[in-house]
Amino acid sequence: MTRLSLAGLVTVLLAGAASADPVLDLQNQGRPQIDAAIAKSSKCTKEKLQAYIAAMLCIMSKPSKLDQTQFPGAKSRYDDFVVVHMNQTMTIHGTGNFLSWHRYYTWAFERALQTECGYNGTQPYWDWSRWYQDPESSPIFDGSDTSLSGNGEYVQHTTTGGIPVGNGGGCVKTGPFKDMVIRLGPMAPVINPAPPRNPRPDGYGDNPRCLRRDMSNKLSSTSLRPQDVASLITGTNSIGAFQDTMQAVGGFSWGGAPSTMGVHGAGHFTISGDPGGDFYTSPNDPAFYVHHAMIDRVWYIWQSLNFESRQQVIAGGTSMMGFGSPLATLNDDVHLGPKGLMADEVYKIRDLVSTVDGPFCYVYE
Ligand SMILES: *[C@@H]1O[C@H](CO)[C@@H](O)[C@H](O)[C@H]1NC(C)=O
Ligand SMILES: *[C@@H]1O[C@H](CO)[C@@H](O)[C@H](O)[C@H]1NC(C)=O
Ligand SMILES: [Cu+2]
Repeated sequence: MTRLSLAGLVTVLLAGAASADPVLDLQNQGRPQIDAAIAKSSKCTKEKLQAYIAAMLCIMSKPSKLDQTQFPGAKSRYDDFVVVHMNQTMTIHGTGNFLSWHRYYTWAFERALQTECGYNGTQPYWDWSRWYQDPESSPIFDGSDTSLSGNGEYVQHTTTGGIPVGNGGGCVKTGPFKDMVIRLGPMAPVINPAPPRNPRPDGYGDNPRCLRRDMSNKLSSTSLRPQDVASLITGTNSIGAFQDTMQAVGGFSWGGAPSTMGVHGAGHFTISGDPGGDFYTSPNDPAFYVHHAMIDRVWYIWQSLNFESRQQVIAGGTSMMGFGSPLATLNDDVHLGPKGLMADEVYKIRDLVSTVDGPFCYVYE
């Protein structure tokens, strides 16, 4: 299985690999012409995104499998995933399992689209650097029916924590997710006027409101340029340096220079708003999964450049930012909530570090 670029590229396994296969060589030889034709037409991109969007809307229409007394704000299967992320927020960010947990989670979501909604495609990724100058005009966020909806309406607003003030701040009124109802959280909102408080302190109460975004190029133009992504991949040699640079662990400062935020935060806060800017509930914005697929792709590329030594390696702690927490190990369990909810097993981190081993079998194109 391959994962799709949002340029809508066709499937070519291991294109460009040195091979003793003359047919594959010929296929690769013709590939640039195919790519050029795709670049001129949005047909492939639109068709593939349409199927993905339909599957997202489908999973948002399926009833939750969670206990409604404990999680009354979880009304749909889509919400179930948000709950799983909220529940583990403090132990999956800035930690040794950050990359593997989010790989497993994004994969489980892709599987749910396939098994519960008949989706035949794969999880697309948002190639940040392709539209770093103006993400709002990218085909993914331009507000058309074949996008993941656009920016929120402009309303006068402020932000907290030094997150840049973007061009929106209000409800999203365009594209497929304009009528989406957000119910869980907020837990850590970054926008004022703030979303209404959740009726429960754990954020699992039902708190219906619109999807708000506050997009701009303020972070993407300084932190998601091609050279930023490339230097993350080529400039870090250990898994610790790679994951910390990506998340700006240690260097992260709320209110610090945008360039110190790392690609993970820069992608999230390029969307921002509510729930996109709330790091407990961010999966409630449909942009979450294309962002995290790109995070996963960057890790995959980094791993593939030194395949043997970059698979079974780990660094970091077991609790948020790692301060004083026990170190993570490859034998640590990784789970996605109660057994059966996501039809999942409990894996060890060591089972989840390769995209072509353990439960996974996918490559990026
Ligand atoms: C996570 O969910 C479990 C039930 O599955 C619950 O007991 C626990 O309190 C939740 N923790 C948080 C931080 O939400
Ligand atoms: C998936 O593919 C099958 C067989 O080609 C087709 O019948 C079905 O409609 C497709 N499902 C979706 C959601 O596109
Ligand atoms: Cu996360």
